[in-house]
Amino acid sequence: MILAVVLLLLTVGSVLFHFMSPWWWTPIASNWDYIDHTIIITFWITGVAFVLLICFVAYCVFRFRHREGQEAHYEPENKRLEWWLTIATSLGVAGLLAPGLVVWKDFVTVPAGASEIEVMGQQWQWSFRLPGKDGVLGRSSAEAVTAENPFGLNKDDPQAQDDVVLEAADLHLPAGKPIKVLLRSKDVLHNFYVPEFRAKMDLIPGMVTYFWFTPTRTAKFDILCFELCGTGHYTMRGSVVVEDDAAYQTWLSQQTAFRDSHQPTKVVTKDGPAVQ
Ligand SMILES: [Cu+2]
Repeated sequence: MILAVVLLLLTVGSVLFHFMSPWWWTPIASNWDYIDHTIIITFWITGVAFVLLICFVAYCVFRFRHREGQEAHYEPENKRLEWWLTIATSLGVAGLLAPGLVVWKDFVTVPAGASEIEVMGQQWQWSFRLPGKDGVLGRSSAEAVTAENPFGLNKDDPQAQDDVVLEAADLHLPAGKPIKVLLRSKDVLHNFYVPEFRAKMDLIPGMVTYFWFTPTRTAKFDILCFELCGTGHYTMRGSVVVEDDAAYQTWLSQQTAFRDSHQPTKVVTKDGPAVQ
């Protein structure tokens, strides 16, 4: 009897905690409200299943409690009940999975015209590459990565010359435009996550992963690493400033283009090293 009451109190407490707790998502700042809807559907389905199951257990604990002279029936088969449970469970699981399929399709379908930016993760900092005026990222390769050229940009590629490399500095993005984020890692698994954008993705050494989103709100947001990536994982923070297009263009024009950050090539002549 006491156990049944405890189970019911546990159910009521859990539901109240869910609706009354002050902890909830940060206000969204991207197009991905689909992701919020999917999580809310998941909460409803798992919440209803949780309440029904615990109430059922509490009922059984009370109804079939030990009483003198009462014997349990052995009933290994009950076709009607099995059908009923199979259909209800199938509907529940389908309800959990189906919205995710719809959202995932959108998540991996980058809209035409999305501008590309690149994010580089390393223990334990974030760096970024933005296309310059031409709007196109130049070619890069892992072999070309050096201390001066952290993204391994191809110095001969004309489209790389106006690229802007931000090493451990704030990322800026224009609001209202779709952005495809290309993700690279120099060392271990990381995960690029801005809670307000909802979307997140792993960075995997040796490959370029991506996701896309449209920032919808101008503000400064924290970037977190969401993959345990070593002892300094918790310090792997960054900032992204979402601003209107005019402010973004002004900021972009003040950044150093890749062509201006080249180290001069050292040429050795017979009179000693000369700078070309
Ligand atoms: Cu990390």
